[in-house]
Amino acid sequence: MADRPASWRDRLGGSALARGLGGLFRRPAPIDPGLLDEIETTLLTADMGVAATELVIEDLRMAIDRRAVTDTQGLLERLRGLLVGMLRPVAVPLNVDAGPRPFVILAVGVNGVGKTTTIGKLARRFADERKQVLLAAGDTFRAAAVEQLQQWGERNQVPVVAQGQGADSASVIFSALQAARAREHDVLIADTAGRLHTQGGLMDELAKVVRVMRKLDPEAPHEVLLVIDGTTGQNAVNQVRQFRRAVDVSGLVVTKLDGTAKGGVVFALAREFGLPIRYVGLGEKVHDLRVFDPDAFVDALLPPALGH
Ligand SMILES: Nc1nc2c(ncn2[C@@H]2O[C@H](COP(=O)(O)OP(=O)(O)O)[C@@H](O)[C@H]2O)c(=O)[nH]1
Ligand SMILES: [Mg+2]
Repeated sequence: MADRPASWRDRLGGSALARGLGGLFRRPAPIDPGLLDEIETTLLTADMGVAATELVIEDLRMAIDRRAVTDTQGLLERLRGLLVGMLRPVAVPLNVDAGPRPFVILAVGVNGVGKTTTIGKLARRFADERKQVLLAAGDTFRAAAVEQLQQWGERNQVPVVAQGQGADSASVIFSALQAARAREHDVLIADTAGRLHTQGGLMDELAKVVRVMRKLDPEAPHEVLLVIDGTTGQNAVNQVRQFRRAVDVSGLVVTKLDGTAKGGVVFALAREFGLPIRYVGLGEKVHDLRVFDPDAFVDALLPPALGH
């Protein structure tokens, strides 16, 4: 059996946000006039973005002015409520059981963000739920990408449809969808390339993948998962904008939140787009993809209740 999965705090405790906030809230104390500025700097440094940060700081400032909050313990509780409140609306899990069969998931995102890894982890998750899963090696741009997906498939006994490097991505995914329908699979997850010669080329290819799929199933894909690297910073917001121009992004996965990720990008994305955050990646291993849980996430970023 695999080791017990690490806790959210084990994985997120090293993030810039957790370390920054941990340093500011050490003990119960009256609120120092400089504390709000320091919180603001911490949130901005952790890539929360100006809009989301202002929302938080303004609320805290008002609470202090009204004397609704008078000490660091109260401020920490209020901060927790604000942060969870920003994330709750986007914590909408992906429910493939509610959709048609095969439920088609198209994974998109720029190179290196963790698409193939996320697909591998998802395949395992669905297989553990006794679903019949098929993977499509639609990143035909690099031979290594096909092999990487095949390895995930082998390790988890999930079949993979692949053609050679340089094959047409849309045609690989089309064949996979045909196979998934014929064999009555529950879920098809298609990988895609993240880098072509030009950004326009990438977006045209994704639009073509969707067009071709719809010849078989006019409703497909049933989920377009955009994978975002949690260490990307504010550029994550640009990536979402760009991909939304080409495909109908219906959910996000934010990866690499373990280690030194800044973490704040999750709030920036929630505030900017309101798109569901389906999963987060807390490490490279198979069980490190977690259904996004705002309470667990925020609790892992904030110091535990201050002792008296
Ligand atoms: N630490 C960490 N690494 C991750 C996570 N997800 C993916 N990776 C790593 O990121 C690298 C790129 O992943 P890959 O799936 O190949 O990205 P792709 O190019 O988008 O398909 C690999 O080394 C993965 O192991 C995560 O949640 N945490
Ligand atoms: Mg890949």
